[in-house]
Amino acid sequence: MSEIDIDDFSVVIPECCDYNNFENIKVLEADELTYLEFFNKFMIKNVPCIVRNISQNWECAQKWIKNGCLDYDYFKNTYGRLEAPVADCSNTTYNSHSKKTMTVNEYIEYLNENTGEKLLYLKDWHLRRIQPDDNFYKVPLIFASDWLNEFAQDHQEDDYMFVYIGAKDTWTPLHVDVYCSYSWSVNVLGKKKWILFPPGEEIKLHDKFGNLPLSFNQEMYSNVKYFEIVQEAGDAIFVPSGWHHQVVNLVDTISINHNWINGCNIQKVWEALQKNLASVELEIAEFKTTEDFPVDCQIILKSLFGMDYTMFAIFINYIGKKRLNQLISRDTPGFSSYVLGIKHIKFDLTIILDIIEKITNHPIFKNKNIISIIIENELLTLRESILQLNL
Ligand SMILES: O=C(O)CCC(=O)C(=O)O
Ligand SMILES: [Fe+2]
Repeated sequence: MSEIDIDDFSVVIPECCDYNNFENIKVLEADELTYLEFFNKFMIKNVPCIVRNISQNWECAQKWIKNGCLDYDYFKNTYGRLEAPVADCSNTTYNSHSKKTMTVNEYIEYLNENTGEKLLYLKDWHLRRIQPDDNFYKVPLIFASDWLNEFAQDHQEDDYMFVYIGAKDTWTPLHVDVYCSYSWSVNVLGKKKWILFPPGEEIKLHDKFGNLPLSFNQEMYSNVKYFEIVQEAGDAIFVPSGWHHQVVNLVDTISINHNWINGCNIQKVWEALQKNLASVELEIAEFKTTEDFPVDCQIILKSLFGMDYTMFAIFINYIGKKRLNQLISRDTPGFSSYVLGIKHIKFDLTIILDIIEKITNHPIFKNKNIISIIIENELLTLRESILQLNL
C-alpha cells in the first residue's frame, strides 16, 4: 500500500488566489511528478496542469482498446447489458443538454455506425460503483487525498467517479464543478479540447440575468482571460476549484473522471456554500420575515447546490473523526487503499479545526432547526479532541 505525505503539516492555504500572474498551463510527466510537488504547486495554488502518461498501467488502457480504437466487441460483451446516462448534445432543454438512458449495447452500436447526424455523449456513468470488483483503473497517487469519494464509499452513497464516452464533436457546456470541487480527468482513448477560465472571469460572460452561455464563443467577448489546451490519450488534466470550463471531444474519446475535495480546497467549498445560500436568500427575499425562511433556504440550497449546511457539517465531522483514528491506528486505509502519512493526517486535522471554527461561529449554527444538537455536540467534541493534540 503506498503512503502519501507532505513535508509541512502547518502549510497555509491562501484564502484567495491571484491568477493575474498565471500565464500558461504546465505540462508534466507522470513519473517525474511527486505528490509533494503536485500538492504545493497545483492543489494549494489552485492552478490547472496536464500530466502526461498517467494511465500506462491501467487495465482499461489495454482491454478496452484494439488497434488504437475502442474494442466494440469487448465492450459489448463485458458491459453491453448495463445502462448509462446519455446526453444529446444537439438538443438543449433548460440551458443543458437533454438526457436519456441507453444500454451500453445501444450506445456502442450508435458509435460504431455513427454518421455524424446525432451527437450522443455517454457521461456521468458510475461504472466503478456498478461493478466494484472490476479494477479497470487505479486512482493516480497525486489524486489520492479525496475526502468526497472516501465519504461516499464509506457510506455506500452516490460517488463522484465517472466514465465518459463521447463521439467526435460531442461536448460539455460551460460549467463549474459540483460543490466547487476539483476534478481530474484522464483520457483512456482520444483527445479533448478544454477551455478553462480562472475564477472570477466567468462574471464577464454573464448575461443581464446573470446566466452563463452554454458555450463560450471568443469572438463575442474581449478582455476575458482563458486557457485552451488539448488533452491527449494517456493525459490527466487537473481542473482546480471554481475554474469554469467547457470541453469538446475532438475525436471519439473515452475518459475517466473524478470530482474531489480535500484539505486544499475545502475552504473554497465552504465559501461556495455561503455564496450559494446568499443568492438563495436574495431569490426568495420576499419571504424573509416568515418563520420558516432559514429552513426553506436550506432546502432550496440542497436542491440547487447539492449540499446544505447540515450535510457539510456531517461530512467534516466524519472525515475529522476518521483522521483522529488514523493517527492512532495507522493502517486504516484512506481512499482507494492509499495510506496517509502522519504529516498529511495532521494537515487534514489542522484544516478541519479551522473549518469547525468557521461553521460553529456561523449564525446558522445557532439555529437548532437547521443544525441539530447532536451534530453540534459532535463537532464541538471533535474540536476539543483536535485542540488537545496541540498540533
Ligand atoms: O469531459 C467532459 O466532457 C467534461 C468533464 C468535466 O467537466 C470535468 O472533468 O470536470
Ligand atoms: Fe467539469
